[in-house]
Amino acid sequence: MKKKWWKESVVYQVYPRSFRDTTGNGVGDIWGILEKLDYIKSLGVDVIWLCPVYESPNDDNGYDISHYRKISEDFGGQNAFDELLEQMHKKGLKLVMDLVANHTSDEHAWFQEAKKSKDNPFRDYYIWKDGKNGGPPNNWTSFFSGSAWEYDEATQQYYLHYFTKKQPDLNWENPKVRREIFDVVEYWFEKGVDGFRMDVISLISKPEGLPNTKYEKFQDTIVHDYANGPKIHDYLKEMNQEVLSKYDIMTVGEGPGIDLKNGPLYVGEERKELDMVFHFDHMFIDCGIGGKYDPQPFTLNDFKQVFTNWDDVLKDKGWGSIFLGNHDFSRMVSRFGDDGRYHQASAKLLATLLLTLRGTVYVYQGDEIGMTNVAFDSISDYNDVETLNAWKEAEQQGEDMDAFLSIVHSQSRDNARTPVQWNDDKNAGFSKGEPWLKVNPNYTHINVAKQEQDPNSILNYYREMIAFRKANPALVYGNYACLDENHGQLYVYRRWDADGDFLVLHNFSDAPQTFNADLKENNYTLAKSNLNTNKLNNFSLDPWQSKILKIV
Ligand code: TEU
Repeated sequence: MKKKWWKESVVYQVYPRSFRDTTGNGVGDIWGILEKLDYIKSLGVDVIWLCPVYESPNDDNGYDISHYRKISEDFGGQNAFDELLEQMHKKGLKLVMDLVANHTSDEHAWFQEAKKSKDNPFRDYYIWKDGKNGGPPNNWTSFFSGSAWEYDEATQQYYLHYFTKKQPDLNWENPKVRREIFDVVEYWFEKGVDGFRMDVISLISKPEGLPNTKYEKFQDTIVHDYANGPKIHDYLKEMNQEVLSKYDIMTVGEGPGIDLKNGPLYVGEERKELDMVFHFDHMFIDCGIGGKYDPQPFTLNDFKQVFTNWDDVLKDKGWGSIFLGNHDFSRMVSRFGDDGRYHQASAKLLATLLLTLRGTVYVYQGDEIGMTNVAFDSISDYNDVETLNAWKEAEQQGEDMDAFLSIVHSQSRDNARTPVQWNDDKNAGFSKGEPWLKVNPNYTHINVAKQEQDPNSILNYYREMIAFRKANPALVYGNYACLDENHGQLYVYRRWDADGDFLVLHNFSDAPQTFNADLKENNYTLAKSNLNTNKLNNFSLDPWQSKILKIV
């Protein structure tokens, strides 16, 4: 496996709107990131992935870009950005930006032109079709509920939008569109940014003829109809040749619909497309027929299988990315851990898991202090367009809205978007004004300031685990083998290469567990655990305990 800086990096994801507001307008800003740069650096991370900070009407919080080369004034504008990049580089941190190129905002100049007339030179930048039988061109639905088509009265055609109607999809078939995007990428590389996370890059090539989908489950429609279109790899190769290959940068493609079969095609090292992808096999693990808002139970074995399968398909071929949460899903400790009695232990267990798997590790802001889901009493406290659209749809369908509110509590993207809890001052020290989204009331006991004082905090455990991974390259590059595929409570695996040999054990349950292994116990020493332990048997674990055993 070739060594690369980005394989060894730990990436910290910043959702700027919720990170730190220095102006008092209730919205986080780049000056706030600058203020907290030493904090981020103190975690031991190498890279910041910054969610979109470009000019945007914010129908989808910046994922609807109206100007690819302008930094939004809400976030501090170009000056703040230049200062951020400079300070980060001085401190030895790299900056990865978000490239949202499947769609633009409808307020982008290209779309403003495109909708003027059918023969406008920009018309073909987007995907326009005539209606069928008085309705939209096909039966596709948007990721955010309702039809994926919007009718334009003036020109009497529909345009495609996989996300909100204010996010029209770009037409990548048009070479001019590709050139525009490659130029944008080059523009930011010339400014010195160190890479891109590419939003829904798996969706840019649309299927031939845009046929109706025959799938009932939305996640199936994504894999078979929306993602991995016929030209996806041509486009990525072209982008690689035209721009990516000319810089020492990293790329991570975000990919709903990327699965075990097609994943290696995106990241195969010989193929020269992307460095890594985010697949969603574990993030969509609870999606039922109705998708994210139809959550279904899943088992630990299902969860383990995802990591094992992905390691298997990528080994010797390409590189993976390891993450358990981001700004689109509920908080990882609430979802995969226990945000009640075992909050601290389970948050640390998940940190141990993240930092001992093979792949580049991504930590989402706030997870390093174990921030949890929130449960607002009223839908009016929610902001996320996906949540609000799902709510409207459920109302129209006559669902029991009290029951639906509890689904919102567990599934809403706003769980991950409540402001970062810095201290126990008003608004958790996030803002002196009214935050754009309410803070989670548990900030009085879950906050950075408190955890800084406590050597046993989740925060300090993240620092230790990041340092531990860096000191042990076998945890980055080493082989992986799952040792207990069928154990319902334990996840145990071995990571090894010439640099070291580790056995990593996690107890995902409220009861003590013992791993029955045919391995000579006295070969191991306990190198790390998330809990103080005085058990003599290395293979016994307390509830939500993780242990890293080193073979000596
Ligand atoms: O997300 C793409 C994506 O797959 C999500 O829509 C995901 O399916 C959903 O949020 C799960 O509930 C990216 C961005 O990360 C997201 O914030 C944007 O809203 C979306 O693209 C559109 O740009």
